Amino acid sequence: MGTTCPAPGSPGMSDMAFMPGDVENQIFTGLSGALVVGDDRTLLPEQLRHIAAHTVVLKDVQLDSAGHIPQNTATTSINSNDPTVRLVNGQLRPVLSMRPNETQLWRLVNAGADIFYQLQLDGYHFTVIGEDGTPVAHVTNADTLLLPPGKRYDVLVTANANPGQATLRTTAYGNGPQGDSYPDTALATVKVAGHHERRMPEVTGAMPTAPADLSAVPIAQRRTLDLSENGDGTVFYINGKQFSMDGSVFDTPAKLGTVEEWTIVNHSGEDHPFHLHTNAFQVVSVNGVAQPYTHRQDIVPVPHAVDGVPGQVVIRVAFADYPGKWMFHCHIAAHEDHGMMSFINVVP
Ligand SMILES: [Cu+2]
Repeated sequence: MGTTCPAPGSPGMSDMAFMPGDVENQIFTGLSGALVVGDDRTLLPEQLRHIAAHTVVLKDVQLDSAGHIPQNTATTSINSNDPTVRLVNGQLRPVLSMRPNETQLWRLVNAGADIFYQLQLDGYHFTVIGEDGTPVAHVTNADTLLLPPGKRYDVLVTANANPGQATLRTTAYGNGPQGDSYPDTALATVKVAGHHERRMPEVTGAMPTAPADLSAVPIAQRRTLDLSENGDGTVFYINGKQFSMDGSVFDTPAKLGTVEEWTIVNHSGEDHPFHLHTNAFQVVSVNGVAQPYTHRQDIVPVPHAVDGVPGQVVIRVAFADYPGKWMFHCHIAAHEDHGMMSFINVVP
């Protein structure tokens, strides 16, 4: 269902020597993309089950003066604030074709190592039917979509009735005073031409198979995760510890079949996109503001501290499926590589 991208810090890493810079370097030099699991068009109303679907992989590369991707080593790192080339499915500003009134499914994924996308299709909106590979409980329309590294959205896009073209862009965005800022950049051109299609009905409400609301369920355990980093942003911590496969930041395991509430606190001056493997979670509040239940997700940007007040996201996690070690980490690969990762031990 939906798209997934190879997630850094998989349990298999326990067999490997941990080398700072590994995952960022591997993604940056090519080792990331999209896997489409199942087909969420089967969940759409009858008339929309055969619409065109496109997987849209967003990824950036930095090039040296010879036009090559630099081969980084464990002792060097990408500067994610350096100018970068934004590609769509490996192409520079490609053309995406649609017919007037045509509705398409776009499976969006940010497969980049470190940088954010804030997507906008000028003059259009995105109809979100899936987030992070999970069908939504409430279909929403969005003018912009924020995609931190690793983020996936499944969206419907309906072309205007008249021929023309529109720019798919990432708008200017910064992820905090200690983080990076990115300029407005055109990514692709959507060209609307050809014979008119019959307009499809709007999709609203809950997608079939959307997970249940966790707002009112009993909470078996509450935990706090403190995200922090050193002043020059080279060492990263969860609960004051750098990643080690030898021990979780938590003393107690989670029990399969229970729901826990986690408060993720960001003490640093940049946003950290928190990612949990295995099951999607529900965001309950952001900076103290309650969030109505519309969907589950497995990546959420935790806002940076402002004037010494930490940012905070509260999530609820249902430990439904698999016992074992579930990894979690910041999805900015440079941060995860330098310590911002751990795991929860889930026991039967
Ligand atoms: Cu981070």
